[in-house]
Amino acid sequence: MKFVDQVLIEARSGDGGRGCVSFRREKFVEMGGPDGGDGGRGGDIYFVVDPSLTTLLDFRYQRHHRAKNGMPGLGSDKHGKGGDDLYLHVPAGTLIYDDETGEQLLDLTEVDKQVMFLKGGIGGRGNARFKTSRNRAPRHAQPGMPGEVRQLRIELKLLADVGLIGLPNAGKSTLISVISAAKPKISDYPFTTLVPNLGVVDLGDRTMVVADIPGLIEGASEGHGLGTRFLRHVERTDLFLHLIDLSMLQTGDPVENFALINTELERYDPKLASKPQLVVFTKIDIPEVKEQAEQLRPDFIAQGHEVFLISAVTREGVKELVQVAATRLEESRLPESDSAEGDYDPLG
Ligand SMILES: Nc1nc2c(ncn2[C@@H]2O[C@H](COP(=O)(O)OP(=O)(O)OP(=O)(O)O)[C@@H](O)[C@H]2O)c(=O)[nH]1
Ligand SMILES: [Mg+2]
Repeated sequence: MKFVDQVLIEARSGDGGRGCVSFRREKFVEMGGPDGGDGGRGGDIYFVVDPSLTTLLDFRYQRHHRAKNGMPGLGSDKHGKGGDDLYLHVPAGTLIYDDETGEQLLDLTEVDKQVMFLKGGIGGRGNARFKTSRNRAPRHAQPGMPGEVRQLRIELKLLADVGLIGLPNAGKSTLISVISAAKPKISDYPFTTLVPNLGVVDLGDRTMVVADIPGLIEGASEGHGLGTRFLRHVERTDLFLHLIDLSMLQTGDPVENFALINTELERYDPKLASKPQLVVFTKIDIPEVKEQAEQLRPDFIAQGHEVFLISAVTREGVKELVQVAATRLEESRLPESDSAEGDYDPLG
């Protein structure tokens, strides 16, 4: 599946139809009163958050989006038909920016939400409306009002609770495949994952959405590997699972690797580096890996981290990791630990 998370589009609401100039024609009456109807209203543009979408791909193929114009008014006091509204379907997590000013206009997170975005132009009034005692035969009508046009930048930042981060091959996609129904591509070469995958973890009484993103490497913030552009999809998570692979697939010192991933997060956005992380050593079904993980565990704990050892193959430690992640997530959302404490408005 193709994944597109940024597009430029033009949105235009419909123009109002023009009002009509017309006079009643009756037998034996040379000219009757004015009977020109009003023009119809132009169609509006709406954004709809569609739960079946996970990409902005459709917008790649069509950039101009226009609601229908209102029809002109007609004689015999017939009003023009209103133009059809246009509904633009977007995935949850879509942000709409004015491309000219950069201003954020909408943040669409709520599924099935429908937002009126551009109002269609109103229809012009027909000459029947201008009849007065002093002017019984008005010969003018109004044109319709034009619709609105906006150049927009549409960006998708996936909505997930937990983000999986780590070097390529750390086992991120394998983990999401065992804790959710997601079926991402898994392979023993780096950069198997090219686009983010979302998985919904069933916790019994609730669910937790996990995002698997492409692996990060040193210099990712300067564009190395797949770069850091996919980090936008974990910007809105409240917890990271930082996966560390100690098997033969991984090169370099694990402590340094851990630090370098965090440096890349910091370079992308300091807010990401300060998100809570759980340290997860993967692939402990391999005996040497488990041994090394147990040796390294105290160092990470000493640095204040919570450490987990898991195997996606045997599922050892996986359930416990999921449960603790769910608990930490809940704790991070308790009002006391609200990072915006200073902005708390008792009346708000
Ligand atoms: N033995 C063992 N191998 C594992 C485990 N988890 C993952 N692997 C293997 O490690 C390799 C990399 O796994 P992936 O899940 O694709 O790694 P990733 O972190 O998603 O990698 P990128 O998408 O490239 O960033 C694959 O060959 C997996 O089969 C595990 O628990 N035990
Ligand atoms: Mg992967």
